[in-house]
Amino acid sequence: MKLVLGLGGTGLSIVRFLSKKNIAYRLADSRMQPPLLSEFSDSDPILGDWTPELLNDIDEVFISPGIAQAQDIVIWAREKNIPVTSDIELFSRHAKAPIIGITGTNGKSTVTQLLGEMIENDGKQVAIGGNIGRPALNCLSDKVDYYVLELSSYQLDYTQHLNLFTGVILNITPDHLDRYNSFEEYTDSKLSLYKHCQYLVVNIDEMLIPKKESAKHFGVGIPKQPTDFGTVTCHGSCYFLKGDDVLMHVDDMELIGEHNITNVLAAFALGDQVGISTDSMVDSIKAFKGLEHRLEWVTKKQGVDYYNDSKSTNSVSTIKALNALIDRHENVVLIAGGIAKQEDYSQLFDLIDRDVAGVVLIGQSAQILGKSIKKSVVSYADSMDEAVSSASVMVNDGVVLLSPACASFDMFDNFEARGQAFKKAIAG
Ligand code: UMA
Repeated sequence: MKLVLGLGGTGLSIVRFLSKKNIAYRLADSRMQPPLLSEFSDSDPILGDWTPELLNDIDEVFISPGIAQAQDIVIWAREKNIPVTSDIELFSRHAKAPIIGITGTNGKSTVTQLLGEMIENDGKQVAIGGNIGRPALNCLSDKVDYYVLELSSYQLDYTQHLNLFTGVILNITPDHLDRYNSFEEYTDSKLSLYKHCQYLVVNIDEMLIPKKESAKHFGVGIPKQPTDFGTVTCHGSCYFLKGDDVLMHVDDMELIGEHNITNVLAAFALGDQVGISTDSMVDSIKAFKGLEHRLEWVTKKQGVDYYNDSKSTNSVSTIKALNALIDRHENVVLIAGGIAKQEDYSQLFDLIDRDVAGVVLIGQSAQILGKSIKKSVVSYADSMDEAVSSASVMVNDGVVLLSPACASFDMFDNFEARGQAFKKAIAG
C-alpha cells in the first residue's frame, strides 16, 4: 500500500492518479482542517498529528513538497527504508513524451511559461506544469509532444529518478533558509537537477553552477560557441545572439529588466535544444507579456504606473524588479514586507537608500526592515489598502511597485492573494 501525505493540490493529483490505476493508498494530513478537505471526501483521510503506525504495510510514501525532510514522518520512513517520493518522480515513471525541467531561485515560472509558448507556437502539443501551479500528474496525456515542468528544490529533494530530456538551473541565491540547514544544502538541492538531464543547458554567468564542456551555454555577452546563446551591444542597442547570428533586438521584447534578458536567453537555449525553430522562438518572445504577479504592469492612474511583483518573496528578486524600474523612472515607491526570509537584506537596503523615493512596509517584518532603511522615506501600513493609498500620496508622477521580498502568509493565503489585494486597492 502507498501512503499519500498532504491534502493540497499535489496530494489530490496523486490520489486521482492512484485511484485511476487501482493502486491502494492511505491518505494523511497533519492539519485537522486542510483547505482542500472537501475534495478528498472519497478517500477517508487520516487527519491530525502523524504517528509511526501510519507507515504500517506501506511500501512507498508519496509526499507533497510543502512537507519538510526534517519532519518525523520522513525520518521514520527513511529509517525503515521506505522510499519517500515526489509527485514529479511518479509522473516521470509514466510520461511518454520528453520532459524539460526548469529550476532556479528566481525566473523559473517565466522561463517555463515562455518555453511552453515557444513549443506551442512551433505547432507541437505541450503541457506546462509543476511548481508553476498545475501538478505534474494532472498534465499526463498521450497527446503531448513535450512536457515543460517548473521544479522547486522541495520537489527535487524527494526525486531520486527523473528522466529529463534537458533542463536548466537558472540561478541560485539564498532562499528557503528556514527549510534547509545551510545555503550549501539548498544549492545542492538545486544542482541535483543536472543529474537527471540527458542534455544540460547552463547559465555561464552563474558562479555556483559548474560548467560542462558538452552543455549548451547561455549568458550576457558574446557566445563562445556557435550553438550557445548570448547578447551583443552595438551603437547603444542590445541584440540576442546564437553564436554570431543576430536573433532579435532586446527592445523588441515586452518583458523589462536585465533579469528577463537572462530568462529569455535560457528559453532560447532550451528551445534550441529541443529543436524549436528560431522564428517560432522569436515570435513567442515578442508576444510574451509575462506572468501575473511578476513585474506585471497593472495600470496608470493620475500619472502613476502601478506594478504588481507579488511573486518576489526574496531580496534578490525585489532588487531585480527595482533595478528594472529605476532604469526607466525617476520616482519609485516600493511596497514591501511580510514574513522575512533568513537572508541578508543589506543589498536591498543599500539600493533603497540610493535610488528609491519612499517605502511603505507591511506585515510581520515591517518594523525590523524599517530600522535598516536610513535615507529613504519610510511609512508603515496595516493593510494593502492603506499601503497603496500611502504609496500613491508619496509617489508624485512615477511608479508604485509591490515587490515584498518576503513571504505572504502573515496577511494573505498566498502571493496570488496578495497581488490581487494590491490590484483591488488600486481600483479603489
Ligand atoms: N501539510 C501537512 N503537514 C506539513 C506541511 C503540509 O500535512 O507539515 C499539508 C497541508 O496541510 C496541506 C498540504 O500538505 O493540506 C499542502 O501541500 P503543499 O504545501 O505541498 O502544497 P500543494 O498544494 O500540494 O502545492 C505544491 C507547491 N507548494 C509548495 O511547494 C509549498 C506549489 O508551489 C505547487 O504549485 C503545487 O504543489 C503544484 O506542483 C507553490 C510554492 O509556494 C507555488 N512553491 C514554493 C516556491 O515557489 O517558493 C517552493
